[in-house]
Formats: sequence, structure tokens, C-alpha cells
Amino acid sequence: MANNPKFNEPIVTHIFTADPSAHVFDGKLYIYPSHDLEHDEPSNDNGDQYKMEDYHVLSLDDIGGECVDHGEVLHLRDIPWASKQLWAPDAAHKNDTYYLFFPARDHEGIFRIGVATSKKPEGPFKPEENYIPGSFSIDPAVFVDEDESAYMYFGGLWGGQLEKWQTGDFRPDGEGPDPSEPALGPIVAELNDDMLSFKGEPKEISIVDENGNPLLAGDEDRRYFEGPWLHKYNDLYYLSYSTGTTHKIVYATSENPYGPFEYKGTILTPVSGWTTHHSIVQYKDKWYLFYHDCSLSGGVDHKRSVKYTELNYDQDGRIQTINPYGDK
Ligand code: FUB
Repeated sequence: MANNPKFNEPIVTHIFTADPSAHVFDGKLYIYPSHDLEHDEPSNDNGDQYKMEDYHVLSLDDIGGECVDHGEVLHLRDIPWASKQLWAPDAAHKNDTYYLFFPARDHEGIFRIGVATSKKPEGPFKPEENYIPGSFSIDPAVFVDEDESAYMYFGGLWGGQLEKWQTGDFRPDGEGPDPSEPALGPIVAELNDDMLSFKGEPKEISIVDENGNPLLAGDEDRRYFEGPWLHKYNDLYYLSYSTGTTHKIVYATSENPYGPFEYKGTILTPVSGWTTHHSIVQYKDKWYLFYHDCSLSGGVDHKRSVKYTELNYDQDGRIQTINPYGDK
């Protein structure tokens, strides 16, 4: 399986897809990606180039199998509270319902996180009237634990506006900490049983080094930028994320879903394009990394393609680093 010809290749080529969140529902692998579009929006640190308007759901019958595009499952025009930029989504299953969580700018240009529901994993999804009260920033990743507690991890710097929420309110001029200060961490919020609202106040997660010291904002090789993902392996919580400016997917572990998480290492070396975004899923008895790059579009940053490959752990639970271009 290590040399499966479908590894590290675009899973679909008829549309551009990014930010894959992979899950096994009913024994089948479903992928919930962003849908990148052709347009002339300027490219900048605000992320204007990521001007997405809808979501498609993809599925694979098996590893190496054909990828099915289930078509458009939710469009911006149907989301009353959202104005633009349907960025990285995630999905979860609970209460016999499938939930699609997604960030978008509201009518004031502030990123919020919304939810839409369906009775089927492939949608279509019906959005709630309003965004999740108390939600902000981007890149929701929802983890449902063995006891059915559900946690949403979210937040992203720069265009994702995380810097602007440090006081608890949206401050348009909010800036990140000084390089010598602790970096901003991702946010976690437990979801209520209805999966449509937060149980309590969202909390910031601390990511520390091997000595227990918080990673600093200037430590761009390791500090959190965006795209969190939470999975559990051998009873340990693994929080993985993008380092943004240094273009890596790295991870940290904890015995508690609220952290603190201790930094461990790199999962994915930089891919072509500025952004890097991933998910990790167990399918049958193996683990897989879903990610994106810009190779199919020839490096056009806002036209990305979802790919996947196998992910392996060492005996001590460390994730082996993947170089997607050196290990086909
Ligand atoms: O796709 C738009 C944004 O780019 C995502 O929300 C980020 O994680 C980055 O991949």
C-alpha cells in the first residue's frame, strides 16, 4: 500500500479543492473540502484570494478507489448570516444527524462559524439562520470523543482575524503579540448536545515546548497559525496545525482535550503554494493524512487540490514526517 499510485495525487481534477476534512461515516471515507474558484481577486495577507462560494462533498469507496463528487451541498446564497468566503469546513456525526461546520464573513466582514445539517453524510446541508453564538475566526475542526463529548477547535491568524479577538471582543486594530511573548493558541469550545451551540466560553489552548514553556510568537517554525485538527491515538490527544509563514503541518500532544499540548514535531513538510491544511483519519487499520497543494494549477495559490497519503507512527507514538514529493 505504501506505493499506492493514488497517494500524493489530486483526488479530483474537474474542480479545485482545498482544506480537506476526512471522516469515516458508515464505513466509508468522506472528504469535506473547500471549493476553490477561478477569479481575479487580489492576493494579499487578508486572504482576499480565497473567495469561495460553495461546498462539495467527496467520497472514496476505498483507499486507492475512485473519488465521487456528490456535487454542491451548500451555497453562500442560502446562508442568511454570511456575506463571503466559505473557508475550511469540517463535519461531524451525532444525534443521527450530520453537521457541516464552516467559517464565513458575516455582513460586517467579521469571520464567524456556522453550522448546517443533513440526514446524510453526502448532504445536501441546510444552514442554521445565524452563526454559532460566541463563535469567531476560522477553520473549525470538530472532534467527538469516545464519551460523545464534542469539541470545536478553531482560529487562524491574519485573514482569519484571531489577533483581533484577544480582549474577547472584535478589535479591528488588534495585532499579534511581540515575537518574544507567548504565541496565540487555537481556541477550543465544547459543543452542547445539540451540536449547534457552545457549552461555555471558548478557551485558548496553550502549546508548550519540552520544558513546559509556551511557544513564543517569534517561533514561527513551531507556533500555531491556522488549520487545527484533533485526533486521538492510543488514548493521547494529538493537536496538529499549520505554522502558516513557515508552511509546515506540525503537532503537539496532551492527555486532556483542553491542553496544554506539548510540541512534538513536523508531520508534513511544505507543499507548493502558501497555505497548507490537513486532516488525519483512521480507515480500517491504517492512518491517512489528507492535505492540499497547488501542483495541478501550476502553483496558483487559490487553486489547490486535495491529496492523501498514508501516515505512520513510531512505536513511541511519534508521527513520522511526510515529504509528499520525496515519498510517492
Ligand atoms: O482556504 C482558505 C484558508 O486557507 C483556510 O481557511 C486556511 O486554513 C488556509 O488553507
